[in-house]
Amino acid sequence: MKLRNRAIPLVAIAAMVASMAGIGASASQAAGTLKSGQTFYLIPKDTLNPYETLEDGGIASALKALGDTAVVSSGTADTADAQIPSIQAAIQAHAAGIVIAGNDPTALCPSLAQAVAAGIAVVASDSDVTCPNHLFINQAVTSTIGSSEVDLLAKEIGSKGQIAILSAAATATNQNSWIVYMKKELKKYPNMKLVSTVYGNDDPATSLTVLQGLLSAYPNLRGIISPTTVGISTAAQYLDTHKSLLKHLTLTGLGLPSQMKKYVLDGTCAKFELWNPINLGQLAGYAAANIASGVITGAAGDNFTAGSLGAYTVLPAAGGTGPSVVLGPPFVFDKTNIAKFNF
Ligand code: RAM
Repeated sequence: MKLRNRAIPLVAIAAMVASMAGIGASASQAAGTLKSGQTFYLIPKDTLNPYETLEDGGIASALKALGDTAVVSSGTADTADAQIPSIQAAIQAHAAGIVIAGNDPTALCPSLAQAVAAGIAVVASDSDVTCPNHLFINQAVTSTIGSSEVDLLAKEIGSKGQIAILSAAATATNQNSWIVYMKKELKKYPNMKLVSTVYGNDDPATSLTVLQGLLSAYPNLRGIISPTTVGISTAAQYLDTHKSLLKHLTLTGLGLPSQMKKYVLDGTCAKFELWNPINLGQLAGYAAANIASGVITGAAGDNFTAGSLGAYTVLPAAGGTGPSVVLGPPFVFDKTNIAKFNF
């Protein structure tokens, strides 16, 4: 499944469910072109977030299939400062590549520039950085992620009322770029008013605190979009035990089906979106291996094969994002399909 910035045809959904549910990386990558025995540092937003762990598992499975080694290294808080020691560790270890989910668009650039100068291939995945000399592996088209979450909520609340965003870290590149497109899409719904955006830092305790603050500041809130698996699962857990709120409040956003299944089946959250984070990791792993092996440079138009995911082409820089590769469209989970997913 390659870049598709359009609605998913119904006939494709069954096949997509099957392919999204799959995990294993294929070892069928053209041998001889890619080096093996290389070491890659995987630097997630933090080491505690289950989503990041799934993505790192995907990266590691791809690298392992190629005979490479993956080292996961990051902090426990979603800050650039917590990630910089891991970039330094990769440089010290003479790693072949770094795959990083940026906690900040710019603050990591001096360290990443040192890594590039040391000959390390830099790939950002999940959350981009604005530094030059890297390839971004995007989970889906950025504008689609933002606009589709607003459209989902609009349908559920009759395009009317106060809404809020429960986001991740205030510096997170991915959430902030999705929010830009949420705001653009909201212009189509003049009776839906975004009253607040709060930041839970992808920490369940902080997410709960800011959610409670939001609910007491806006008692008439009709909808919450949480574009983070940590935020939406925290909110779902809270609403599940405060069911009277559901009389007027609708929750949607980006979630892991494994964490959200209970809440979808019991009616706390009807619909939310995501992609397969394991596949995203595999794609990032193959991209990093191809660049570190000198097979591609990561420039627009480069083609590579990501194991069983198939062939991908690097897209040209656009809208402030450098060269990127897109995994595929986001998928909407609801009670009809949620039981089929294992991530
Ligand atoms: C959280 C993280 C991650 C994001 C997902 C949807 O786990 O913020 O970066 O992609 O949610």
